[in-house]
Parts: sequence; structure tokens; C-alpha cells
Amino acid sequence: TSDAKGKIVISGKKFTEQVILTHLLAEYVKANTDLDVEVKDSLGGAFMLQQAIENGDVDMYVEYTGTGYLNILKQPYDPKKTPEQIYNETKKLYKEKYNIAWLKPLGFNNTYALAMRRDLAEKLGVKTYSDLAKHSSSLTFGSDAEFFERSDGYDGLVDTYGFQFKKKVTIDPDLQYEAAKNGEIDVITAYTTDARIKKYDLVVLKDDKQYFPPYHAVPIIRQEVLDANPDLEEKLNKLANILTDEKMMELNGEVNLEGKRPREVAIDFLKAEGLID
Ligand code: PBE
Repeated sequence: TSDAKGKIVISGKKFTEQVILTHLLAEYVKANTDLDVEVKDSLGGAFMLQQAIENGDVDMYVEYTGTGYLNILKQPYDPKKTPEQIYNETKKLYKEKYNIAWLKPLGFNNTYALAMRRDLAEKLGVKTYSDLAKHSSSLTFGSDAEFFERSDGYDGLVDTYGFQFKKKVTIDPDLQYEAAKNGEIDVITAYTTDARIKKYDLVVLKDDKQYFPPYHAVPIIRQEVLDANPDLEEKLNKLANILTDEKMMELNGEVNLEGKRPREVAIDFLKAEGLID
């Protein structure tokens, strides 16, 4: 019936930042709409989330521009394109192909960045990915399983820079920083908004051939849900630019370094921003 309360399923990927953002969206929607909210956090990786949102098991989650553009849409990346062009093209193609809407960006960019222990980087004199290529045959490389499968992942990276790492290790994305710090892995694919990069004094190397695209975080939602809830889009777009790279790193640190729960971090942040009571 027309007065039946609608429901929205909010989900996200399986790493700290995404769990925070899943709860951030969920708490915001709970406080600002009449919708029933179901949370499915830590569902999986980008490909699993895409399946779920396409078939309607999930209504909304936060995706990153470069991830949607290269991995889901399979578009080739041209480094001459601006982050705004990548966002606009991604938005347009998702609408056409999947009837999924890209809302306004949250305001931060979380890219992959090759990182290593400071003492090792300094000993080898490595500052850029091209520098790293000269030493790669004596170094081990670690990343999460998804990176080895992605269009913006391992194979393209190796082709671009000619890396010849002596060993490849698959590791949970939330464990790679410890592993680098402890010397278990030499080079990791850090996520640049992770607070453990600074905490463990890891050095982020320069992607001097611009292999990685921009990865701006954007809530995406099934267009049908927007159509059924006329002022939802406007409300969700109040989340535009509420975060910066630094702020997201700080929130991630509250979970990963201080042991707070992701949902608490999300709620405290929304309250501080005046977005919930
Ligand atoms: N990222 C970097 C990845 C993981 C970390 C945001 C580009 C992604 O989830 O697409």
C-alpha cells in the first residue's frame, strides 16, 4: 500500500574504512528518513558488491570512482583525464548500463600506494615506483587477493614498471601494514587513507607513471530506490564533501589504532557534523 514503510539495504566492502562508511550511511538514513534500514557490512569485494547491487540484494554502498571505471565498466584509464571527468563518465555509464545512480562524492580519495619500511626505502634509495623496479628482484610483494585480479591491479602494475618481485604474498588488506612494519613483506599496496601508514612510519612511494587512477569515494544507489523515495537523493547529497583524506584517515585510525567500533566512530562523526542528533 502507499503508506507502507519502505526498506533500504546498505552494505559495503570488507575493510575498516568501508565498515565505517556502511554505518555512516545507515545511521544517517535512519535518522533522516522513515525508511527501515538493513545493514549488511563486510559483504566482500568490489565484484561481489556489484553483483549484489545489480540483483537488488543491496540498495546502496560506497564505491570508488577508479574502481567502478576500470573494474566494473572496464574503461581504459587515461592519466590525462581529470578526477571530475572520471566521476562524470562513471556516473553516466552506471546509469545507462545498470540503472545505478552515483551521488555526490564524500570528499576524499583513497588510492592504492606502494609502501615500504622507511629504513629499507632509505637504504635502497627508493622514492618512486621506477626506483623500486631496479631493486624489485630482491624484494617481496604483498597485497590483498582482489588486487591480483583487478584491471587496475598487479598485472598492469608489473607491465607498466617492469617489476620482478622475488615473491608474491596474498594478505588480508587490514594486516598488510603490520606485515610491512615487521619485515615479513617488503612492499605492500597500502590504502592511502589508512592511519597505520604514519603510525608504522611506512614510506609511500611515488607512482611516477601515473598507473593508478583517482579513487574518490561516492555513495551509489539503485535508481529504483531513489524513484520510490522522492526526497532521498537530496538528503543523501547533504553528505557531499563531509570528509577529506585527512579526516577519513583519522576515523580509520580510531578503529585500527584506538580500537573503537566502526559504528561508534560513524555515529560520533555524524553527531559532530550536526548530521544526526
Ligand atoms: N581502493 C583502495 C580499493 C581498496 C583500497 C579504495 C581503490 C577499492 O576498494 O576499490
